[in-house]
Amino acid sequence: MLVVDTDRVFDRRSRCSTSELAPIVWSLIGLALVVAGCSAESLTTSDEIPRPLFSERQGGDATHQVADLNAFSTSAPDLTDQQMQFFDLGEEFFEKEWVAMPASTADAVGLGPVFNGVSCADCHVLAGRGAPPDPTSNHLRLGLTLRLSQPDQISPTGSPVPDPVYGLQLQDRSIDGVPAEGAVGVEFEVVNGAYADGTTYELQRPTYVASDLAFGPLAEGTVVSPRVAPPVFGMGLLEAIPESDVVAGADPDDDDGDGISGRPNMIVDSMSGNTLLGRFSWKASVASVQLQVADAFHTDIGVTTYFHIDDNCSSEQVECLRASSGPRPELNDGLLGSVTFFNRTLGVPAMRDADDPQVAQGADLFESFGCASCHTPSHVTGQTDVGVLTGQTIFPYTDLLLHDMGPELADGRTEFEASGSEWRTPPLWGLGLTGTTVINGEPTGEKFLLHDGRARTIEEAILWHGGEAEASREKFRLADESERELLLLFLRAL
Ligand code: HEC
Ligand code: HEC
Ligand SMILES: [Ca+2]
Ligand SMILES: [Ca+2]
Ligand SMILES: [Ca+2]
Ligand SMILES: [Ca+2]
Repeated sequence: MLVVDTDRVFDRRSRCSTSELAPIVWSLIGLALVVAGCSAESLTTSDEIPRPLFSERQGGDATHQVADLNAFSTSAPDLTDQQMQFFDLGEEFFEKEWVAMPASTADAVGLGPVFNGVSCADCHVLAGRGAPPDPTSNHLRLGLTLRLSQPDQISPTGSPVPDPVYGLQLQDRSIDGVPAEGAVGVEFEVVNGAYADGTTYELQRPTYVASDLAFGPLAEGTVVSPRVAPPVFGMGLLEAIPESDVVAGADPDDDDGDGISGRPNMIVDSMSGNTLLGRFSWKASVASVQLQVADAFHTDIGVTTYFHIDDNCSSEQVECLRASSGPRPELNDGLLGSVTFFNRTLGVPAMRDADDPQVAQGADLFESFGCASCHTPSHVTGQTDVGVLTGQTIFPYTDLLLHDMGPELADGRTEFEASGSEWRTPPLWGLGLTGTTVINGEPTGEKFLLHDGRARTIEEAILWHGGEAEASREKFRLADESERELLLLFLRAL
């Protein structure tokens, strides 16, 4: 195993500065430690050339041809040997199951005291999407967490204000001798609807609650926001879209009058105090892959890193605090860097059937129905430290902006500039391969789309669109079946 100790070479205060690093060390480990604040520099200046709506090579040079269960867990091609070694190390720690202290294992010790999963792969199975709980099945479904926050309150930096006892997330599991905080409860309600041609459909509207609470009820009015684990491939490409290009796509006051008013989630980085573009998570409240990974270790698994040096226990959680001892951080910077690198360099699956004329017709409908106004087909990535991520024309189908999606999808939780009804446009690349979701090692063929996994099919996901996307949804609902099918054909080919 490659053991990396970055403590001496990594200047934490100026996280963008690489000048003092010995080049050889930098080339080995530093490549994974490019963090928040190092916004990519634009390589292109011209937006004038009309861009195609799709490309077989959705991830540019980072596209691979794997379309089976490993569609989301395959590396970008053409990584150097050193990069591949670092990717493999990251993959090992993405999949590794953490254990509680004391343990004889040398690495991956420090699970909990409270947690939601024992590994990243617990929720992001094969780097894919997680599954929400299903009361009708005996599957152990992980992959959905409940975020908690105080209503109508915002910290000075704009981050959500935690429940005083349960914090910012309900951890439903714990190590021996420590109570789990509670459990995730869900009820579904059927919502009936019909297409303009008379075809009826049934949607399911979930209501999530925090149940079996170990320390009494949540604080008055605490907002509970369910979040399904999204797929984690292509992260390095999304990170490499120049911030200026994302901001240029914003139209907060809807000056062009098309009903769509996307805006960036500008967030204050708690480490540097800098204001950065949020790109990751359902509300785009995280600025870099590294911070997202560090947050996941801390919040989901209970593993401390440089970014979160104390375990996730509130002052009321006495057993949790008592059980939280041992060396800090539990995961060193080098290994954190490797998991970050793994997430950044997971490749993007190629489109299937890109030369089918019907797919092209579906793509045109994607544009004429207004989907492309938010799900921006392509971007060009800027400069990065990894060749296959740099200067790539990519097709993620996102503007990385926040949109008000209406009351049905609203969770009431504010995160930095995102309101209680705003969500980041999620990428749609790989959408057609989402049926490769795996639960307990079994492919389910099911899809769990939207932030709380409520949509069981692509159609359902579209039919839940409201707010700024209402006009677009209506174009889909009012279209005749043959047009709907063409649109879906295109989306399934992504
Ligand atoms: C308990 C389930 C769970 C575990 C375990 C988990 N995640 Fe996640 N992950 C989520 C959820 C839920 C989100 C969305 C969070 C949000 O919107 O607030 C997410 C989001 C992400 C994202 C952002 C994806 C995007 O498109 O913005 C990345 C990257 C990620 N996780 C990586 C990891 C890594 C690395 C680990 C292990 C250290 C991990 N996750 C462990 C549930 C989990
Ligand atoms: C106003 C911007 C906007 C428009 C227009 C729009 N979408 Fe979306 N789309 C979003 C947002 C934001 C979400 C996430 C909402 C949530 O999770 O609650 C989303 C989610 C989705 C999802 C689920 C993705 C996932 O990972 O779970 C699909 C599929 C989708 N949209 C397809 C479409 C199609 C097809 C159209 C055109 C008929 C369309 N969208 C129009 C913003 C938009
Ligand atoms: Ca711990
Ligand atoms: Ca908690
Ligand atoms: Ca507009
Ligand atoms: Ca808006």
